[in-house]
Amino acid sequence: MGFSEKIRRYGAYSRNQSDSSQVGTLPRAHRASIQGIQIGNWEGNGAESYGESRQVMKKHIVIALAGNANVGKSVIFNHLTGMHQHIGNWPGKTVERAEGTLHFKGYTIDIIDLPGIYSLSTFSIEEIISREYIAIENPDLVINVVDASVLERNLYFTLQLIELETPMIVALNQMDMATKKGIKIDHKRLEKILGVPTIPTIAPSHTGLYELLQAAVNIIEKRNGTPSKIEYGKEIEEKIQKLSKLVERFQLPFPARWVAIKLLEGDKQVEGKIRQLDPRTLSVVKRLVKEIESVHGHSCSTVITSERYEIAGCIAREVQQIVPPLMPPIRERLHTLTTHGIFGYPIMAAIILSVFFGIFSFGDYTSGLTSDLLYGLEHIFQNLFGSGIVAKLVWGSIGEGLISGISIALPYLLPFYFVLYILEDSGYLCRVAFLMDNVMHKMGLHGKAFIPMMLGFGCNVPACLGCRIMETERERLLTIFVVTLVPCAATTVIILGLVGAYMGFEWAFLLYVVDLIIIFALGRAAFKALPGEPTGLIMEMHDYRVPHAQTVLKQTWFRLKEYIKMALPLIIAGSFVIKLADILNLLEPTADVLSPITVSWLGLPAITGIALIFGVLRKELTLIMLATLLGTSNFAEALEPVQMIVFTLVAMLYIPCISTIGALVKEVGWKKAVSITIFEIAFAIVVGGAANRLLLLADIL
Ligand SMILES: Nc1nc2c(ncn2[C@@H]2O[C@H](COP(=O)(O)OP(=O)(O)OP(=O)(O)O)[C@@H](O)[C@H]2O)c(=O)[nH]1
Ligand SMILES: [Mg+2]
Repeated sequence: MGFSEKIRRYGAYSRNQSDSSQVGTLPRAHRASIQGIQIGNWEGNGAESYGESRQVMKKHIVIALAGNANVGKSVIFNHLTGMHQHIGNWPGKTVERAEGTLHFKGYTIDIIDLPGIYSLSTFSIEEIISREYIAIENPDLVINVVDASVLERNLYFTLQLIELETPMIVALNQMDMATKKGIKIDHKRLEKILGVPTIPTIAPSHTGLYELLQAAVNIIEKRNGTPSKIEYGKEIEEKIQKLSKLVERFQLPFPARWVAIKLLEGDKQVEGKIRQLDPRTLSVVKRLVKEIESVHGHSCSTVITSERYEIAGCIAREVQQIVPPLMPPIRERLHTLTTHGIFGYPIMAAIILSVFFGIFSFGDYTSGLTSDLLYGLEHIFQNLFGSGIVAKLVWGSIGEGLISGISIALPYLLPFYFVLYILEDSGYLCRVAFLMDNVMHKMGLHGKAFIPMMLGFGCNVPACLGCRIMETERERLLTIFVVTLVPCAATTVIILGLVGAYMGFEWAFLLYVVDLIIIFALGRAAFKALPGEPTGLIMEMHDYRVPHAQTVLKQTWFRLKEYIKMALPLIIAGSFVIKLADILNLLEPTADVLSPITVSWLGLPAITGIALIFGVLRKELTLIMLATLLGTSNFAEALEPVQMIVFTLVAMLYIPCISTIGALVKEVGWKKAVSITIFEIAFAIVVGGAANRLLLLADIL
């Protein structure tokens, strides 16, 4: 939805309406989402009488939680709204939108957990979403969650919210962390300076959350939530005021002062809006910007940013008192060690390897166990339904589809997500991103992209979903593309089970190296093909901490649920098609159709074509089916060494498996998913054919 459309659509919903008629004037998007949600109950400690709450029961408030990443918004959100939130996507975006509802003191309060951001510019999708939500959809109130242990950096964002003149409250969260660091904050003083109610909180222990809701209700009832005006230095302030007067007449849905500041900062979206209304204003802006730049010798947006930081610093210095602990805390020493230019890398390698080893061993063991257990049911199924065509089809699609789905999901994904979120919540993952930043920049990405790539070694599905952490659409697409080429655990089964077992570990290792080179080369080529610059690594590196069990378990469950909802139906549908083809005896003719590629170009036996088709379901099925089709699990009897290498190379690169395709569709849409898939098939065939000829020519095997 475009900028102006949104204004028109939501324009009728004005701020500070809290009477009972408001439910009717909620934007449609809100009403629809509220209906489907289970409602948490937070009636306080029963301070109000039943009659009182009934009288005001219809009142409806919309509150947005906004703030930097990792400050505790979701912990607050989860606690307030319970486990029954509604998690969807922002319209047209791959950023999660979490909403929930609670009752408090007779109010129905709808809470939106906005994505973590550092400014209200338009550099990332998250920023655009949050800014449009706050400025255009006008929640009744914004709760700005602030990390009290890094107050200055967080206040930079608070100042921008204040500029938007949104009714707001500051939740001064992580007070326990601040105290541990020896930081004392005078929150009353902060409240006075900002002109905004400021409530100290410790989200995991629910401290201060009741007071937070009480303050929200107070604001709505007294409508006293308008923050102080934060003034810039004289030079800038004069220009802001001049411009504010000029833009006042346009009756924009934003405060004139905010529009003036954004114009001076060179905000493209606001500029576009003003250009439509009166292009002459922009020439005034240009002149004022030039004046500022000639005085300061820096770009106007840099000058405004640094003034804002200066103000944030002044406020922080005024309200906080620092009593440094005598010994640097253990987490600081851990931070220094794990981000060290030399020691950081072996530590990272050791951690990643042990994580992989742990997950792989666990997955391997439990995958075998679950699939043995579930395949045991086939016997019972046959006894009940016989082995006619329909029964075969039902078992082959639903039964086997479910079995392969479950024996991937539970053994690999579950520990994967669990460990991932432990690493993330403890703070280690962002340190890995920091260490890998240089390498990733060569592919036009930054260090964060390494995180989904790492996941890709286990399973490409969570890796694709993990690409959501990238800031821009372009980076998401690039990372997703690279991630689908990473050899997953199932590909590892082929590499080790065929090349490793029959030709030696060194050949298997070589294939890995070749794959990494290919990933790097294709990543770079895609980077060149997709216009745009990589964004810098702007990432919060919060302090190390003991992971919060509830957060980790909840996130693991949400991701797992997503996989079950998305991938299982696809796996079942895919199994159905292949089983049907098998029953209708279409597999062999298909192998014949494929033989110009498999036999003539790749130099493989024709039967491998069928095995490769099965690999679309799960990559290791390629090997399993090959054994079935060849009638032996001694591959040396049927394949030459060159054929083993070519077959494995093709299986590694040829297509993302069906679950990954499902994840791709979900993340980048049908068109791009199909393009990536077709490209990878073609690429694998080219590489496989070339490898066949080269290896035969070199005659080393
Ligand atoms: N010690 C302490 N930890 C906290 C507090 N609030 C949140 N945390 C921890 O901070 C981490 C991040 O919390 P989240 O609620 O996920 O942060 P968020 O603001 O939603 O982060 P994004 O979704 O990335 O924007 C979790 O491990 C929480 O357990 C607090 O008051 N004290
Ligand atoms: Mg969150």
